[in-house]
Amino acid sequence: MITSSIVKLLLLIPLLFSGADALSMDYYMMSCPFMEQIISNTVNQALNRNPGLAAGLLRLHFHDCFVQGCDGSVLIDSTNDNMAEKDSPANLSLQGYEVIDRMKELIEDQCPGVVSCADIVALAAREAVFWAGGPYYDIPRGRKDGRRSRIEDTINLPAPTLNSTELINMFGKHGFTAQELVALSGGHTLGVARCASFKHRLSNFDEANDVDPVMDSSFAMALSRTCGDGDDVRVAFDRTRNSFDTGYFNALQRGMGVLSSDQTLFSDPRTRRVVNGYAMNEAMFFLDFEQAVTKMGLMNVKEGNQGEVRRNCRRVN
Ligand code: HEM
Ligand SMILES: *[C@@H]1O[C@H](CO)[C@@H](O)[C@H](O)[C@H]1NC(C)=O
Ligand SMILES: CC(=O)N[C@H]1CO[C@H](CO)[C@@H](O)[C@@H]1O
Repeated sequence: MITSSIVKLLLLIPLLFSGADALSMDYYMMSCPFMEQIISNTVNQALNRNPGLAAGLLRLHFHDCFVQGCDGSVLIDSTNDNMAEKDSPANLSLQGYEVIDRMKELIEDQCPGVVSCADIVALAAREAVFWAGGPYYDIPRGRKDGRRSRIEDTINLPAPTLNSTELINMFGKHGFTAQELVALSGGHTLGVARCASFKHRLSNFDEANDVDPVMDSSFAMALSRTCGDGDDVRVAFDRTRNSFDTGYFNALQRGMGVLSSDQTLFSDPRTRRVVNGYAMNEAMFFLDFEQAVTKMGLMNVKEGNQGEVRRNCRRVN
């Protein structure tokens, strides 16, 4: 009798200690029931005014999760004695910070010190994808905010010059399959890239070629003309930059991928069949994206006292 109670008690201990802080769908149900409504209203308002911010909000989530885990570290401002992630060249052109600040303020008014910035970023990305016509998916909440944001950690972000092997390896180290790499890259169905990110494909490409031979030649000519105006000129990843659709995969099939890291997914037979599948079947892309982005949202999540709930997303408490 006694031993069996002790055994039961021992079995319960890990549950007791992890239970309270673990991520869950209804994490804020009692403590901040309107947070989800505030996030969806604020995102919708912001995107109705500026549709291009949908891309910004999704990219913020990606950059947050790939550096130090999904812990809001991408939001922290630099200080006199710390250069933060957002000041890395890899971060250039990140946008959507003001929308996050706005949601945080509204949520703090209702339930101070309860909802983490990391959860706001993850849920804002979810709303942005849906606003743009993509899938709606439910994600666990309860991420805590990190206290570290250092420029040197952005080395963990993939460069647009990586080839398929390098991308598969890098995403593989984070636990993603090649198929998930393609699904996540589908995030580039939204938004734009600056010429600085792909101009290396347009001149003196290698010893044998002036432009990247896998790029459609009239597309290459059009891009060269566009980029004549400078590194900061922006080019859409596909024909429908504000719609979450299969346009990105169709572009890859036509040799009209903008980044080298995009087009390489079509060049490599290991990922080409996935690209072709998604180009043909939107429902399949949506389903795989949902699963992959949910998984991304759980990367190195901090729970309990591994983190905090920042009062201002731009600085640690
Ligand atoms: C596979 C490796 C990836 C590489 C090499 C990469 C690289 C880039 C680069 C270079 C840009 C353009 C930045 C600029 O020139 O200003 C960009 C934009 C963007 N990326 Fe990625 N990215 C990758 C994966 C992802 C993932 C997984 C997501 C989200 C699921 C994502 C979402 C975005 C979005 C939405 C934009 C457009 C941002 C805007 O218009 O404001 N990317 N990415
Ligand atoms: C990708 O790059 C690596 C190292 O940078 C190189 O060794 C490899 O041959 C390249 N792979 C492909 C498929 O081009
Ligand atoms: C190097 C660099 O220009 N970094 C930028 C990163 O993003 C922030 C926020 O948009 C910019 O202020 C930085 O200048």
